Amino acid sequence: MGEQLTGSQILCQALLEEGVELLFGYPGGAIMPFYHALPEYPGLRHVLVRHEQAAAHAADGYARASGRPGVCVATSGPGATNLVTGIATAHMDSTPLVAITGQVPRAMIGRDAFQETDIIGITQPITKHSRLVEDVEELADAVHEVFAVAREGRPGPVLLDLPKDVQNQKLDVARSGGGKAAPGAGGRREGLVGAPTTTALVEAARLIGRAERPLIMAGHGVILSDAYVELRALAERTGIPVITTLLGISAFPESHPLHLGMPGMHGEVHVNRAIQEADLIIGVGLRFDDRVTGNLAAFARSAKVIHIELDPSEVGKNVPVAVGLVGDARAILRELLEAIEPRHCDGWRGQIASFVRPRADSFKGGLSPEGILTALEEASAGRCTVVSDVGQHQMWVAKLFRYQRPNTHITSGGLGTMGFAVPAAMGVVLARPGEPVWAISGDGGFQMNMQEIATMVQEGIPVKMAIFNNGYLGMVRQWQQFFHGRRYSATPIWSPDYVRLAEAYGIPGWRVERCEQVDGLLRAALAHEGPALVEFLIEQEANVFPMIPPGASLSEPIESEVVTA
Ligand SMILES: Cc1ncc(C[n+]2csc(CCOP(=O)(O)OP(=O)(O)O)c2C)c(N)n1
Repeated sequence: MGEQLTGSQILCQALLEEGVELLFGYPGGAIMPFYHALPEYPGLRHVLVRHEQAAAHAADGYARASGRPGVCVATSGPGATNLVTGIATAHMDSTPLVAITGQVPRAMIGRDAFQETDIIGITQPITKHSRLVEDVEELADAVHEVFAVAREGRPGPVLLDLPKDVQNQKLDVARSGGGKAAPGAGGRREGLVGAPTTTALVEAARLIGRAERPLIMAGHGVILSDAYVELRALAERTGIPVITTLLGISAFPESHPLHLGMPGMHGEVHVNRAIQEADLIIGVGLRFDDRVTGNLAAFARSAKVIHIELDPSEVGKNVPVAVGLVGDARAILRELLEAIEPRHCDGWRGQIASFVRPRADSFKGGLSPEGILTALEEASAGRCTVVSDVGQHQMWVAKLFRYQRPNTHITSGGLGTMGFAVPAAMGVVLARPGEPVWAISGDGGFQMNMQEIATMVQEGIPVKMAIFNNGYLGMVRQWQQFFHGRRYSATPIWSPDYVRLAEAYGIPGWRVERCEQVDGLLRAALAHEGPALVEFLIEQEANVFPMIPPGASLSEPIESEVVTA
Protein backbone atom coordinates (compact mmCIF):
# COMPACT_ATOMS: atom_id res chain seq x y z
CA MET A 1 0.00 0.00 0.00
CA GLY A 2 1.37 3.45 -0.93
CA GLU A 3 1.32 6.70 1.06
CA GLN A 4 -2.07 7.97 2.16
CA LEU A 5 -2.79 11.59 1.25
CA THR A 6 -5.84 13.70 1.97
CA GLY A 7 -7.81 15.40 -0.78
CA SER A 8 -6.32 18.72 0.36
CA GLN A 9 -2.78 17.39 0.04
CA ILE A 10 -3.58 15.99 -3.39
CA LEU A 11 -4.96 19.38 -4.38
CA CYS A 12 -1.77 21.15 -3.23
CA GLN A 13 0.40 18.69 -5.13
CA ALA A 14 -1.68 19.07 -8.27
CA LEU A 15 -1.41 22.86 -8.03
CA LEU A 16 2.37 22.58 -7.81
CA GLU A 17 2.37 20.25 -10.82
CA GLU A 18 0.47 22.94 -12.71
CA GLY A 19 3.25 25.40 -11.97
CA VAL A 20 1.21 27.39 -9.44
CA GLU A 21 3.30 29.48 -7.05
CA LEU A 22 0.77 31.97 -5.82
CA LEU A 23 -2.79 31.86 -4.50
CA PHE A 24 -5.02 34.72 -3.39
CA GLY A 25 -7.67 33.70 -0.92
CA TYR A 26 -9.65 33.84 2.28
CA PRO A 27 -10.40 30.91 4.60
CA GLY A 28 -13.65 29.70 6.14
CA GLY A 29 -15.40 26.58 7.40
CA ALA A 30 -15.83 24.61 4.19
CA ILE A 31 -12.27 25.19 2.95
CA MET A 32 -10.47 24.64 6.25
CA PRO A 33 -9.00 21.26 5.39
CA PHE A 34 -7.24 22.87 2.42
CA TYR A 35 -5.87 25.65 4.63
CA HIS A 36 -4.76 22.98 7.10
CA ALA A 37 -2.66 21.28 4.41
CA LEU A 38 -1.28 24.48 2.84
CA PRO A 39 1.63 25.09 5.27
CA GLU A 40 3.07 21.71 4.25
CA TYR A 41 3.63 23.13 0.73
CA PRO A 42 5.94 26.16 1.01
CA GLY A 43 6.11 26.34 -2.79
CA LEU A 44 2.54 27.67 -2.70
CA ARG A 45 2.54 31.28 -1.48
CA HIS A 46 -0.84 32.34 -0.15
CA VAL A 47 -1.85 35.99 -0.07
CA LEU A 48 -4.62 36.70 2.42
CA VAL A 49 -6.86 39.37 0.91
CA ARG A 50 -9.44 41.40 2.83
CA HIS A 51 -12.41 40.55 0.57
CA GLU A 52 -12.80 37.60 -1.79
CA GLN A 53 -13.67 39.90 -4.70
CA ALA A 54 -10.13 41.21 -4.38
CA ALA A 55 -8.76 37.66 -4.50
CA ALA A 56 -10.40 37.13 -7.89
CA HIS A 57 -9.21 40.50 -9.25
CA ALA A 58 -5.68 39.97 -7.92
CA ALA A 59 -5.54 36.53 -9.55
CA ASP A 60 -6.88 38.14 -12.74
CA GLY A 61 -4.18 40.85 -12.64
CA TYR A 62 -1.52 38.21 -12.06
CA ALA A 63 -2.78 36.19 -15.02
CA ARG A 64 -2.94 39.20 -17.35
CA ALA A 65 0.59 40.25 -16.43
CA SER A 66 2.20 36.80 -16.45
CA GLY A 67 0.17 34.88 -19.04
CA ARG A 68 -0.22 32.05 -16.50
CA PRO A 69 -3.52 31.11 -14.86
CA GLY A 70 -4.26 33.09 -11.70
CA VAL A 71 -5.66 31.16 -8.73
CA CYS A 72 -8.12 32.35 -6.08
CA VAL A 73 -9.57 30.44 -3.16
CA ALA A 74 -12.68 31.00 -1.04
CA THR A 75 -14.94 29.19 1.34
CA SER A 76 -18.49 28.11 0.45
CA GLY A 77 -21.53 30.41 0.53
CA PRO A 78 -20.59 34.08 1.01
CA GLY A 79 -16.92 33.45 0.26
CA ALA A 80 -17.80 31.87 -3.06
CA THR A 81 -20.42 34.47 -4.01
CA ASN A 82 -17.93 37.25 -3.23
CA LEU A 83 -15.78 35.86 -6.05
CA VAL A 84 -18.54 36.22 -8.63
CA THR A 85 -17.79 39.77 -9.86
CA GLY A 86 -14.14 38.88 -10.30
CA ILE A 87 -14.97 35.71 -12.20
CA ALA A 88 -17.35 37.60 -14.49
CA THR A 89 -14.67 40.25 -15.08
CA ALA A 90 -12.19 37.54 -16.11
CA HIS A 91 -14.79 35.90 -18.32
CA MET A 92 -15.53 39.07 -20.27
CA ASP A 93 -11.82 39.78 -20.78
CA SER A 94 -10.66 36.20 -21.53
CA THR A 95 -8.40 35.81 -18.49
CA PRO A 96 -7.28 32.32 -17.43
CA LEU A 97 -8.49 32.19 -13.83
CA VAL A 98 -8.93 29.16 -11.58
CA ALA A 99 -11.37 29.69 -8.70
CA ILE A 100 -11.31 27.05 -5.95
CA THR A 101 -14.23 27.03 -3.54
CA GLY A 102 -15.03 24.96 -0.49
CA GLN A 103 -18.44 23.32 -0.46
CA VAL A 104 -20.51 21.79 2.34
CA PRO A 105 -19.94 18.04 2.84
CA ARG A 106 -21.49 15.82 0.19
CA ALA A 107 -24.19 14.46 2.48
CA MET A 108 -25.39 18.03 3.22
CA ILE A 109 -25.58 19.26 -0.39
CA GLY A 110 -29.13 20.24 -1.32
CA ARG A 111 -30.29 20.59 2.30
CA ASP A 112 -29.73 24.34 2.67
CA ALA A 113 -26.85 23.57 4.96
CA PHE A 114 -25.03 26.41 6.72
CA GLN A 115 -23.14 28.43 4.09
CA GLU A 116 -24.35 26.24 1.26
CA THR A 117 -24.78 27.91 -2.09
CA ASP A 118 -24.98 26.44 -5.57
CA ILE A 119 -21.83 28.17 -6.80
CA ILE A 120 -21.63 25.87 -9.82
CA GLY A 121 -25.10 27.00 -10.88
CA ILE A 122 -24.33 30.65 -10.13
CA THR A 123 -21.09 30.69 -12.10
CA GLN A 124 -22.04 28.47 -15.02
CA PRO A 125 -22.77 31.40 -17.39
CA ILE A 126 -19.56 33.22 -16.41
CA THR A 127 -17.05 30.37 -16.55
CA LYS A 128 -15.67 28.23 -19.35
CA HIS A 129 -16.20 25.22 -17.11
CA SER A 130 -17.13 24.56 -13.51
CA ARG A 131 -16.87 21.23 -11.73
CA LEU A 132 -17.99 19.79 -8.41
CA VAL A 133 -15.53 17.13 -7.27
CA GLU A 134 -17.61 14.26 -5.96
CA ASP A 135 -14.85 11.93 -4.82
CA VAL A 136 -11.18 12.24 -3.95
CA GLU A 137 -10.37 9.75 -6.70
CA GLU A 138 -11.35 12.41 -9.28
CA LEU A 139 -9.54 15.27 -7.64
CA ALA A 140 -6.10 15.32 -9.26
CA ASP A 141 -7.55 14.81 -12.71
CA ALA A 142 -10.17 17.48 -12.06
CA VAL A 143 -7.46 20.01 -11.15
CA HIS A 144 -5.51 19.28 -14.32
CA GLU A 145 -8.67 19.39 -16.38
CA VAL A 146 -9.76 22.83 -15.14
CA PHE A 147 -6.28 24.31 -15.64
CA ALA A 148 -6.21 22.96 -19.18
CA VAL A 149 -9.63 24.44 -19.91
CA ALA A 150 -8.68 27.83 -18.40
CA ARG A 151 -5.58 28.08 -20.49
CA GLU A 152 -6.46 26.41 -23.78
CA GLY A 153 -8.01 28.09 -26.80
CA ARG A 154 -9.56 31.41 -25.80
CA PRO A 155 -8.54 31.66 -22.14
CA GLY A 156 -11.15 32.13 -19.42
CA PRO A 157 -12.19 31.39 -15.85
CA VAL A 158 -13.02 27.96 -14.41
CA LEU A 159 -14.30 26.93 -11.00
CA LEU A 160 -13.56 23.88 -8.91
CA ASP A 161 -16.00 23.23 -6.06
CA LEU A 162 -14.67 20.94 -3.31
CA PRO A 163 -16.94 19.48 -0.65
CA LYS A 164 -15.30 19.62 2.75
CA ASP A 165 -15.37 15.87 3.25
CA VAL A 166 -13.67 15.32 -0.12
CA GLN A 167 -10.85 17.58 1.07
CA ASN A 168 -10.54 15.28 4.09
CA GLN A 169 -10.97 11.99 2.22
CA LYS A 170 -7.84 9.86 2.14
CA LEU A 171 -6.45 8.17 -0.90
CA ASP A 172 -3.55 5.85 -1.54
CA VAL A 173 -1.36 8.10 -3.75
CA ALA A 174 -0.39 5.19 -5.93
CA ARG A 175 -4.07 5.29 -7.03
CA SER A 176 -4.41 9.05 -7.28
CA GLY A 177 -4.31 9.10 -11.05
CA GLY A 178 -0.69 10.15 -11.28
CA GLY A 179 -1.49 13.83 -11.09
CA LYS A 180 0.21 14.65 -14.38
CA ALA A 181 0.08 18.25 -15.41
CA ALA A 182 -1.49 19.04 -18.72
CA PRO A 183 1.05 19.65 -21.48
CA GLY A 184 2.21 23.22 -21.45
CA ALA A 185 1.43 23.84 -17.78
CA GLY A 186 2.14 27.40 -16.84
CA GLY A 187 2.68 28.76 -20.33
CA ARG A 188 0.72 31.39 -22.24
CA ARG A 189 0.60 30.06 -25.75
CA GLU A 190 0.10 26.32 -25.48
CA GLY A 191 -3.06 24.95 -26.94
CA LEU A 192 -3.65 27.86 -29.25
CA VAL A 193 -4.45 26.30 -32.56
CA GLY A 194 -4.95 27.81 -35.94
CA ALA A 195 -5.13 26.53 -39.44
CA PRO A 196 -7.08 28.82 -41.75
CA THR A 197 -7.47 27.53 -45.26
CA THR A 198 -5.10 28.64 -47.98
CA THR A 199 -8.04 30.01 -49.96
CA ALA A 200 -9.02 32.30 -47.10
CA LEU A 201 -5.43 33.51 -46.69
CA VAL A 202 -5.07 34.19 -50.39
CA GLU A 203 -8.34 36.11 -50.40
CA ALA A 204 -7.23 38.12 -47.36
CA ALA A 205 -3.92 38.93 -49.05
CA ARG A 206 -5.76 39.97 -52.21
CA LEU A 207 -8.04 42.33 -50.24
CA ILE A 208 -5.04 43.82 -48.41
CA GLY A 209 -3.23 44.37 -51.72
CA ARG A 210 -6.18 46.13 -53.35
CA ALA A 211 -7.65 48.20 -50.54
CA GLU A 212 -7.35 51.97 -50.86
CA ARG A 213 -8.28 52.86 -47.31
CA PRO A 214 -7.30 49.92 -45.09
CA LEU A 215 -7.02 49.88 -41.30
CA ILE A 216 -5.77 47.37 -38.76
CA MET A 217 -7.79 47.12 -35.53
CA ALA A 218 -5.79 45.32 -32.86
CA GLY A 219 -7.48 43.88 -29.78
CA HIS A 220 -6.66 41.88 -26.68
CA GLY A 221 -5.98 38.74 -28.74
CA VAL A 222 -2.72 40.30 -29.98
CA ILE A 223 -1.51 40.50 -26.37
CA LEU A 224 -2.84 37.04 -25.47
CA SER A 225 -1.02 35.45 -28.38
CA ASP A 226 2.24 37.47 -28.10
CA ALA A 227 1.77 38.70 -31.65
CA TYR A 228 3.42 42.13 -31.24
CA VAL A 229 6.27 41.44 -33.64
CA GLU A 230 3.98 40.01 -36.30
CA LEU A 231 1.47 42.85 -35.94
CA ARG A 232 4.19 45.42 -36.32
CA ALA A 233 5.59 43.58 -39.33
CA LEU A 234 2.18 43.56 -41.01
CA ALA A 235 1.76 47.29 -40.41
CA GLU A 236 5.26 48.15 -41.60
CA ARG A 237 5.14 45.97 -44.69
CA THR A 238 1.85 47.47 -45.82
CA GLY A 239 1.89 50.96 -44.30
CA ILE A 240 -1.56 50.28 -42.88
CA PRO A 241 -2.38 52.42 -39.81
CA VAL A 242 -3.10 50.59 -36.54
CA ILE A 243 -5.98 51.26 -34.16
CA THR A 244 -5.82 49.70 -30.69
CA THR A 245 -9.02 48.92 -28.78
CA LEU A 246 -9.21 49.50 -25.01
CA LEU A 247 -7.87 46.01 -24.32
CA GLY A 248 -5.57 46.18 -27.34
CA ILE A 249 -3.71 49.18 -25.91
CA SER A 250 0.00 48.36 -25.60
CA ALA A 251 -0.21 45.76 -28.38
CA PHE A 252 1.51 48.31 -30.65
CA PRO A 253 4.00 51.04 -29.66
CA GLU A 254 2.26 54.37 -29.38
CA SER A 255 5.26 56.32 -30.62
CA HIS A 256 5.11 54.45 -33.92
CA PRO A 257 4.10 56.66 -36.86
CA LEU A 258 1.49 54.09 -37.88
CA HIS A 259 -0.28 54.13 -34.50
CA LEU A 260 -3.59 55.95 -34.70
CA GLY A 261 -5.26 55.62 -31.28
CA MET A 262 -8.36 54.18 -29.66
CA PRO A 263 -11.71 53.73 -31.44
CA GLY A 264 -15.26 53.77 -30.16
CA MET A 265 -17.32 55.64 -27.58
CA HIS A 266 -14.41 57.74 -26.32
CA GLY A 267 -12.15 57.15 -29.30
CA GLU A 268 -10.45 60.02 -31.08
CA VAL A 269 -12.47 61.74 -33.79
CA HIS A 270 -9.90 60.96 -36.48
CA VAL A 271 -9.84 57.28 -35.50
CA ASN A 272 -13.61 56.88 -35.69
CA ARG A 273 -13.74 58.88 -38.90
CA ALA A 274 -11.06 56.69 -40.43
CA ILE A 275 -13.16 53.64 -39.53
CA GLN A 276 -16.24 55.15 -41.14
CA GLU A 277 -14.32 55.91 -44.35
CA ALA A 278 -12.23 52.75 -44.51
CA ASP A 279 -12.72 50.24 -47.31
CA LEU A 280 -10.98 47.42 -45.43
CA ILE A 281 -10.71 46.63 -41.71
CA ILE A 282 -8.34 43.91 -40.58
CA GLY A 283 -9.53 43.03 -37.08
CA VAL A 284 -6.97 41.07 -35.08
CA GLY A 285 -8.00 39.38 -31.83
CA LEU A 286 -11.05 41.43 -30.97
CA ARG A 287 -14.80 40.99 -30.84
CA PHE A 288 -16.17 44.25 -32.27
CA ASP A 289 -18.09 45.02 -29.08
CA ASP A 290 -20.65 47.80 -28.94
CA ARG A 291 -18.35 50.30 -27.20
CA VAL A 292 -16.09 49.97 -30.24
CA THR A 293 -18.67 49.93 -33.04
CA GLY A 294 -21.37 52.33 -31.81
CA ASN A 295 -24.58 51.79 -33.76
CA LEU A 296 -23.82 48.61 -35.66
CA ALA A 297 -26.07 49.41 -38.59
CA ALA A 298 -23.97 52.49 -39.32
CA PHE A 299 -20.56 50.99 -38.53
CA ALA A 300 -17.91 51.15 -41.27
CA ARG A 301 -20.44 50.77 -44.05
CA SER A 302 -17.87 50.95 -46.85
CA ALA A 303 -15.48 48.46 -45.30
CA LYS A 304 -14.94 44.82 -45.98
CA VAL A 305 -13.79 43.03 -42.83
CA ILE A 306 -11.03 40.47 -42.44
CA HIS A 307 -11.42 39.01 -38.97
CA ILE A 308 -8.50 37.15 -37.40
CA GLU A 309 -9.82 35.54 -34.22
CA LEU A 310 -9.25 32.43 -32.15
CA ASP A 311 -12.86 31.99 -31.08
CA PRO A 312 -14.97 31.02 -34.12
CA SER A 313 -18.16 32.12 -32.37
CA GLU A 314 -16.90 35.72 -32.49
CA VAL A 315 -16.46 35.73 -36.26
CA GLY A 316 -19.53 37.29 -37.86
CA LYS A 317 -21.24 37.69 -34.45
CA ASN A 318 -21.46 41.48 -34.53
CA VAL A 319 -20.00 42.55 -37.86
CA PRO A 320 -20.41 40.82 -41.24
CA VAL A 321 -17.09 39.39 -42.34
CA ALA A 322 -15.62 39.07 -45.85
CA VAL A 323 -12.87 36.70 -44.70
CA GLY A 324 -12.72 34.96 -41.32
CA LEU A 325 -9.31 33.56 -40.33
CA VAL A 326 -9.89 31.42 -37.27
CA GLY A 327 -6.90 30.58 -35.09
CA ASP A 328 -4.06 31.98 -33.05
CA ALA A 329 -3.34 35.58 -34.06
CA ARG A 330 0.42 35.12 -34.15
CA ALA A 331 0.29 31.99 -36.30
CA ILE A 332 -2.17 33.56 -38.73
CA LEU A 333 -0.27 36.84 -38.98
CA ARG A 334 2.87 34.86 -39.82
CA GLU A 335 1.09 33.07 -42.62
CA LEU A 336 -0.45 36.29 -43.84
CA LEU A 337 2.94 37.99 -43.90
CA GLU A 338 4.13 35.37 -46.33
CA ALA A 339 1.13 35.88 -48.57
CA ILE A 340 1.14 39.68 -48.88
CA GLU A 341 3.14 42.01 -51.09
CA PRO A 342 4.78 45.14 -49.67
CA ARG A 343 2.76 48.29 -50.28
CA HIS A 344 2.22 51.71 -48.75
CA CYS A 345 -0.78 53.82 -47.76
CA ASP A 346 0.68 57.31 -47.91
CA GLY A 347 -2.33 58.98 -49.55
CA TRP A 348 -4.77 57.44 -47.09
CA ARG A 349 -2.55 58.30 -44.13
CA GLY A 350 -2.46 61.90 -45.32
CA GLN A 351 -6.24 61.87 -45.51
CA ILE A 352 -6.50 60.53 -41.93
CA ALA A 353 -4.06 63.19 -40.74
CA SER A 354 -6.47 65.80 -42.05
CA PHE A 355 -9.21 64.33 -39.79
CA VAL A 356 -7.19 65.00 -36.63
CA ARG A 357 -8.83 67.47 -34.25
CA PRO A 358 -7.24 69.35 -31.37
CA ARG A 359 -7.77 67.53 -28.09
CA ALA A 360 -11.01 68.75 -26.53
CA ASP A 361 -11.02 67.28 -23.03
CA SER A 362 -12.51 69.95 -20.81
CA PHE A 363 -9.61 70.77 -18.54
CA LYS A 364 -9.81 74.38 -17.47
CA GLY A 365 -6.34 74.98 -16.14
CA GLY A 366 -6.48 73.16 -12.80
CA LEU A 367 -4.80 69.83 -12.15
CA SER A 368 -5.31 68.11 -15.47
CA PRO A 369 -5.24 64.34 -15.93
CA GLU A 370 -3.07 64.97 -18.98
CA GLY A 371 -0.41 66.75 -16.91
CA ILE A 372 -0.53 64.07 -14.22
CA LEU A 373 -0.20 61.20 -16.70
CA THR A 374 2.63 62.88 -18.58
CA ALA A 375 4.50 63.38 -15.31
CA LEU A 376 3.78 59.81 -14.27
CA GLU A 377 5.20 58.54 -17.54
CA GLU A 378 8.33 60.61 -17.11
CA ALA A 379 8.81 59.76 -13.43
CA SER A 380 8.48 56.03 -14.18
CA ALA A 381 10.83 56.36 -17.18
CA GLY A 382 8.33 54.38 -19.27
CA ARG A 383 9.09 51.23 -17.26
CA CYS A 384 5.83 50.90 -15.42
CA THR A 385 2.61 48.96 -15.87
CA VAL A 386 -0.58 50.95 -15.44
CA VAL A 387 -3.69 49.29 -14.04
CA SER A 388 -6.78 51.46 -14.32
CA ASP A 389 -10.19 51.28 -12.69
CA VAL A 390 -13.43 52.22 -14.45
CA GLY A 391 -14.77 55.66 -15.28
CA GLN A 392 -13.46 58.93 -16.69
CA HIS A 393 -9.94 58.39 -15.39
CA GLN A 394 -9.90 55.02 -17.21
CA MET A 395 -10.47 56.80 -20.50
CA TRP A 396 -7.78 59.38 -19.73
CA VAL A 397 -5.35 56.64 -18.77
CA ALA A 398 -6.19 54.83 -22.01
CA LYS A 399 -5.82 57.90 -24.20
CA LEU A 400 -3.26 60.19 -22.62
CA PHE A 401 -0.54 57.82 -21.41
CA ARG A 402 1.79 56.69 -24.21
CA TYR A 403 2.36 52.95 -23.97
CA GLN A 404 5.56 51.73 -25.61
CA ARG A 405 6.05 48.27 -24.16
CA PRO A 406 3.83 45.24 -24.68
CA ASN A 407 1.09 44.48 -22.18
CA THR A 408 1.70 47.46 -19.92
CA HIS A 409 -1.92 48.65 -19.79
CA ILE A 410 -4.35 46.54 -17.78
CA THR A 411 -8.01 47.34 -17.20
CA SER A 412 -11.45 45.76 -16.90
CA GLY A 413 -12.82 46.28 -20.41
CA GLY A 414 -15.79 44.01 -21.02
CA LEU A 415 -17.45 44.12 -17.62
CA GLY A 416 -16.20 47.59 -16.64
CA THR A 417 -15.77 46.57 -13.02
CA MET A 418 -15.23 49.43 -10.58
CA GLY A 419 -12.93 48.35 -7.76
CA PHE A 420 -10.74 46.32 -10.13
CA ALA A 421 -7.57 48.42 -10.16
CA VAL A 422 -6.29 48.21 -6.59
CA PRO A 423 -6.53 44.42 -6.14
CA ALA A 424 -5.60 43.64 -9.76
CA ALA A 425 -2.46 45.75 -9.34
CA MET A 426 -1.42 43.52 -6.43
CA GLY A 427 -1.43 40.56 -8.81
CA VAL A 428 0.50 42.53 -11.42
CA VAL A 429 3.19 43.50 -8.88
CA LEU A 430 3.63 39.86 -7.86
CA ALA A 431 3.91 38.82 -11.51
CA ARG A 432 6.43 41.58 -12.28
CA PRO A 433 8.55 42.07 -9.19
CA GLY A 434 10.84 45.06 -9.35
CA GLU A 435 8.75 46.92 -11.90
CA PRO A 436 6.72 49.95 -10.83
CA VAL A 437 2.98 49.24 -11.01
CA TRP A 438 0.44 52.04 -10.71
CA ALA A 439 -3.18 51.43 -9.76
CA ILE A 440 -5.08 54.47 -11.00
CA SER A 441 -8.62 54.82 -9.66
CA GLY A 442 -11.37 57.39 -9.27
CA ASP A 443 -12.57 58.32 -5.81
CA GLY A 444 -15.57 56.01 -6.31
CA GLY A 445 -13.77 52.88 -7.49
CA PHE A 446 -10.96 53.33 -4.99
CA GLN A 447 -13.46 53.21 -2.14
CA MET A 448 -14.80 49.89 -3.45
CA ASN A 449 -11.64 47.93 -2.64
CA MET A 450 -9.38 50.23 -0.63
CA GLN A 451 -9.39 47.69 2.21
CA GLU A 452 -6.70 45.87 0.22
CA ILE A 453 -4.08 48.34 1.42
CA ALA A 454 -3.96 46.10 4.50
CA THR A 455 -3.13 43.11 2.26
CA MET A 456 -0.32 45.09 0.60
CA VAL A 457 1.13 46.00 3.99
CA GLN A 458 0.90 42.50 5.48
CA GLU A 459 2.31 40.85 2.36
CA GLY A 460 4.77 43.56 1.31
CA ILE A 461 3.21 44.26 -2.10
CA PRO A 462 4.43 47.68 -3.27
CA VAL A 463 1.49 48.95 -5.35
CA LYS A 464 1.66 52.66 -6.14
CA MET A 465 -1.89 54.00 -5.89
CA ALA A 466 -3.07 57.16 -7.63
CA ILE A 467 -6.57 58.48 -6.92
CA PHE A 468 -8.11 60.95 -9.36
CA ASN A 469 -10.47 62.62 -6.89
CA ASN A 470 -13.15 64.77 -8.53
CA GLY A 471 -15.77 64.42 -5.78
CA TYR A 472 -18.11 62.67 -8.18
CA LEU A 473 -18.80 59.31 -9.74
CA GLY A 474 -17.43 61.20 -12.67
CA MET A 475 -18.42 59.15 -15.69
CA VAL A 476 -22.01 58.81 -14.50
CA ARG A 477 -22.06 62.52 -13.68
CA GLN A 478 -20.87 63.22 -17.24
CA TRP A 479 -23.77 61.20 -18.65
CA GLN A 480 -26.15 63.07 -16.31
CA GLN A 481 -24.73 66.36 -17.58
CA PHE A 482 -25.12 65.41 -21.22
CA PHE A 483 -28.27 63.29 -21.24
CA HIS A 484 -30.16 63.98 -18.00
CA GLY A 485 -30.23 67.78 -17.88
CA ARG A 486 -27.44 67.98 -15.30
CA ARG A 487 -29.49 66.21 -12.62
CA TYR A 488 -26.65 64.92 -10.46
CA SER A 489 -28.61 62.19 -8.75
CA ALA A 490 -26.46 59.99 -6.46
CA THR A 491 -23.19 61.00 -8.11
CA PRO A 492 -21.61 63.47 -5.65
CA ILE A 493 -19.42 61.22 -3.49
CA TRP A 494 -17.71 62.02 -0.18
CA SER A 495 -14.25 60.68 0.48
CA PRO A 496 -12.30 60.13 3.65
CA ASP A 497 -9.03 61.98 4.16
CA TYR A 498 -6.85 59.67 2.05
CA VAL A 499 -3.61 60.97 3.51
CA ARG A 500 -4.78 60.03 6.99
CA LEU A 501 -6.16 56.76 5.66
CA ALA A 502 -2.70 55.95 4.33
CA GLU A 503 -1.24 56.93 7.67
CA ALA A 504 -3.67 54.60 9.47
CA TYR A 505 -2.40 51.74 7.32
CA GLY A 506 1.19 52.79 7.96
CA ILE A 507 2.03 53.78 4.39
CA PRO A 508 3.01 57.19 2.99
CA GLY A 509 0.23 59.22 1.40
CA TRP A 510 0.25 62.61 -0.27
CA ARG A 511 -2.39 65.02 -1.53
CA VAL A 512 -1.60 66.91 -4.72
CA GLU A 513 -3.51 70.13 -5.24
CA ARG A 514 -1.27 72.15 -7.52
CA CYS A 515 0.53 71.36 -10.78
CA GLU A 516 3.97 72.14 -9.37
CA GLN A 517 3.58 69.38 -6.74
CA VAL A 518 2.84 66.61 -9.24
CA ASP A 519 6.29 65.56 -10.35
CA GLY A 520 7.99 65.63 -6.94
CA LEU A 521 5.28 63.65 -5.18
CA LEU A 522 5.06 61.04 -7.93
CA ARG A 523 8.80 60.54 -7.61
CA ALA A 524 8.53 60.34 -3.83
CA ALA A 525 5.90 57.60 -4.18
CA LEU A 526 8.11 55.70 -6.62
CA ALA A 527 11.19 56.08 -4.45
CA HIS A 528 9.40 54.60 -1.43
CA GLU A 529 10.00 50.86 -1.24
CA GLY A 530 6.54 49.75 -0.19
CA PRO A 531 2.99 50.66 -1.16
CA ALA A 532 2.29 54.38 -1.44
CA LEU A 533 -0.72 56.53 -2.21
CA VAL A 534 -1.05 59.83 -4.07
CA GLU A 535 -4.37 61.64 -4.23
CA PHE A 536 -4.87 64.18 -7.00
CA LEU A 537 -7.60 66.77 -6.53
CA ILE A 538 -8.60 67.13 -10.16
CA GLU A 539 -11.20 69.43 -11.67
CA GLN A 540 -14.60 68.39 -10.46
CA GLU A 541 -16.57 68.66 -13.67
CA ALA A 542 -13.97 67.85 -16.31
CA ASN A 543 -15.39 65.71 -19.09
CA VAL A 544 -14.00 63.06 -21.42
CA PHE A 545 -14.20 64.11 -25.05
CA PRO A 546 -15.04 63.13 -27.66
CA MET A 547 -18.01 60.98 -26.78
CA ILE A 548 -20.32 58.99 -28.99
CA PRO A 549 -23.74 59.06 -27.28
CA PRO A 550 -25.03 55.58 -26.46
CA GLY A 551 -26.77 54.09 -29.49
CA ALA A 552 -25.35 56.71 -31.93
CA SER A 553 -22.97 55.98 -34.78
CA LEU A 554 -19.23 56.65 -34.82
CA SER A 555 -19.99 59.60 -37.11
CA GLU A 556 -21.91 61.47 -34.41
CA PRO A 557 -19.41 62.49 -31.72
CA ILE A 558 -20.01 65.10 -29.06
CA GLU A 559 -16.78 67.03 -29.35
CA SER A 560 -16.99 69.71 -26.71
CA GLU A 561 -18.94 71.03 -23.74
CA VAL A 562 -22.71 70.89 -24.40
CA VAL A 563 -25.52 70.87 -21.94
CA THR A 564 -28.81 69.38 -23.03
CA ALA A 565 -32.04 70.51 -21.40
C1 LIG B 1 -19.16 47.82 -9.79
C2 LIG B 1 -19.67 48.93 -10.62
N1 LIG B 1 -20.71 49.67 -10.20
C3 LIG B 1 -21.18 50.70 -10.95
C4 LIG B 1 -20.61 51.00 -12.16
C5 LIG B 1 -21.13 52.12 -13.02
N2 LIG B 1 -20.13 53.18 -13.18
C6 LIG B 1 -19.34 53.27 -14.27
S1 LIG B 1 -18.27 54.53 -14.19
C7 LIG B 1 -18.86 55.01 -12.70
C8 LIG B 1 -18.29 56.20 -11.98
C9 LIG B 1 -16.91 55.98 -11.52
O1 LIG B 1 -16.57 57.00 -10.62
P1 LIG B 1 -15.10 57.16 -10.06
O2 LIG B 1 -14.61 55.86 -9.57
O3 LIG B 1 -15.07 58.28 -9.09
O4 LIG B 1 -14.25 57.49 -11.37
P2 LIG B 1 -14.37 58.76 -12.38
O5 LIG B 1 -15.40 58.43 -13.41
O6 LIG B 1 -14.76 59.96 -11.56
O7 LIG B 1 -13.02 58.88 -12.97
C10 LIG B 1 -19.90 54.18 -12.28
C11 LIG B 1 -20.67 54.35 -11.02
C12 LIG B 1 -19.53 50.17 -12.58
N3 LIG B 1 -18.94 50.34 -13.76
N4 LIG B 1 -19.08 49.18 -11.78
